[in-house]
Amino acid sequence: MKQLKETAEKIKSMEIRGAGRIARAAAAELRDYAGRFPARDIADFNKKMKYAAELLISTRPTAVSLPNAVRAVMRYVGENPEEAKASVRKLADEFITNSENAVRKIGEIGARRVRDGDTIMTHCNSSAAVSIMAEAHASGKKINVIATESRPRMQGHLTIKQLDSLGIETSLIVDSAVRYFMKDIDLVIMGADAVTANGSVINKIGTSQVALAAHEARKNVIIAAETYKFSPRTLLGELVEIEERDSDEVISKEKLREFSKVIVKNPAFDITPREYIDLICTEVGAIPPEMAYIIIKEYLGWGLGEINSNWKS
Ligand code: RUB
Repeated sequence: MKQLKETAEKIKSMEIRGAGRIARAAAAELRDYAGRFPARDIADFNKKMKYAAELLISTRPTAVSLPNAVRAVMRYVGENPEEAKASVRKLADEFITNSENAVRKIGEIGARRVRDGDTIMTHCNSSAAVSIMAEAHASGKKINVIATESRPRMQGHLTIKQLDSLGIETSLIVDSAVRYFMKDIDLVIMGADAVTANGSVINKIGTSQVALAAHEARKNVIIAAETYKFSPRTLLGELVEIEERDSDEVISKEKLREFSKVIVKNPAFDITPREYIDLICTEVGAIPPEMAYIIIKEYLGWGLGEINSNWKS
């Protein structure tokens, strides 16, 4: 239980962050947790697994990869705890391997859209987006990247570190300079925490501003997103919840106390309408955002008919 709670806390505090990493960490934790606790019988096992699943899902509300990963592992079967444990282990390992392969495959598919000499703008820190840039660079294309800081948590610093270690020339800019630099770039590549059934993309706050500026300047916007970031529940009309994080990420509590009429608003993500997205690059292909439903149906197995019968926390 201690380790389960520690993993949940690491995801909540963003020590483990990024939609793909969160998903893999949750799958690994369910596997390890199942292996650790003694279960009297299968009913006891199921009860404990359900508790763990719900705890992990509650840590961050926006990344759909998290409930999708948990759902993938919670499909385990077994007549007794031993069988169920083996099934959990298999499903979790499968999810993690597929997820790692998906990021690699997105790199290969997405890199075909990058031309030699391109300048690319990116926002926040997305493993899938970085995978495209890394593959383009590795295949011999000379690219240049403009990376935003991504306030308030400065994930842009992670991006420049990764790109620098790959030998990619990168400029770091403040978020408010996005439109200023838009004229200098050829395309935008960003990640996703969730993709809705109608092809909208939820990603780090500021993503929609970058996409809007790109649209105005007629620059292509590519979103790098594994299939498990697509949200089946948006088919039911559910909205993806936007995480509101603590005010102290923006201003210290002490400083804030100096004001009587000031509150801090700190949404961690925003929604980019599909009109501002040219392509969503998944591990099964590069699709226009209008095709999001096909991914949900074909690759997550959630058609309109069966959607209500699936496991939900
Ligand atoms: C991270 C973020 C990333 C997506 C995709 O937000 O918005 O663009 O999660 O990342 P946070 P990846 O830092 O708040 O988790 O491609 O690595 O899954």
